[in-house]
Amino acid sequence: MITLHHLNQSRSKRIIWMLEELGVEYKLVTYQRDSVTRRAPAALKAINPLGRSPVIEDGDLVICESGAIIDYLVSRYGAETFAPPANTPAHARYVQWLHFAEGTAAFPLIALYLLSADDSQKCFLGGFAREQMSDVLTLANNELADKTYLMGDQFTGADVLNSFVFEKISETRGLGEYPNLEAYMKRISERPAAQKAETLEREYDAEM
Ligand SMILES: N[C@@H](CCC(=O)N[C@@H](CS)C(=O)NCC(=O)O)C(=O)O
Repeated sequence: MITLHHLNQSRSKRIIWMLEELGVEYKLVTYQRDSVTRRAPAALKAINPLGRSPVIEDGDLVICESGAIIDYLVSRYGAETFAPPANTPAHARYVQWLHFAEGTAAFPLIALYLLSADDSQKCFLGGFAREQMSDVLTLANNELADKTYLMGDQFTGADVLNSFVFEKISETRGLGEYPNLEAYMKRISERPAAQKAETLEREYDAEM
């Protein structure tokens, strides 16, 4: 059985979502952020030396990094359903979206979050991060102008992985400027597996 080491209010909710989409058996080991430092408890270091979530165990295999986890889960348990066929141009585009989530989209989000925690919006990094965030959202919004999902008609692991950044922006300032993205987020968050992930996230979040 797969074990997911889940930290409240983190990237890990997407992994619950993916596991639910795949219909595989899993169990959660849950952790709570420190309410002041927002850091994960030291106990997470037993499974990931960096002390970060998400982490999965599948038998003897331990995998960190949400992109690698989604890639692994889809390849191992749902490649026909949640990814385009291997060795096709569509698959290459799918991999591009997988990397986009953490490689490009997450950086400005995290920078803006840290700046807001520091109360220091007026600085070079603030302007830089806001511009990059806007580029990311515009790109996704344009991409979704004539598509149901990032890969077209097929819902894939890339939709689950990219939801983290879009969801956080939706929660903090809304996606009204990006109507295609807003409609897309509504569409994918209504999926039963997404709803289940939301329910479990709340259930295991002591701050809720
Ligand atoms: N690139 C990693 C980032 C992992 C990460 O930074 N996770 C955060 C939660 S979103 C965390 O565990 N933070 C706790 C800490 O740093 O103490 C991934 O995609 O999994």
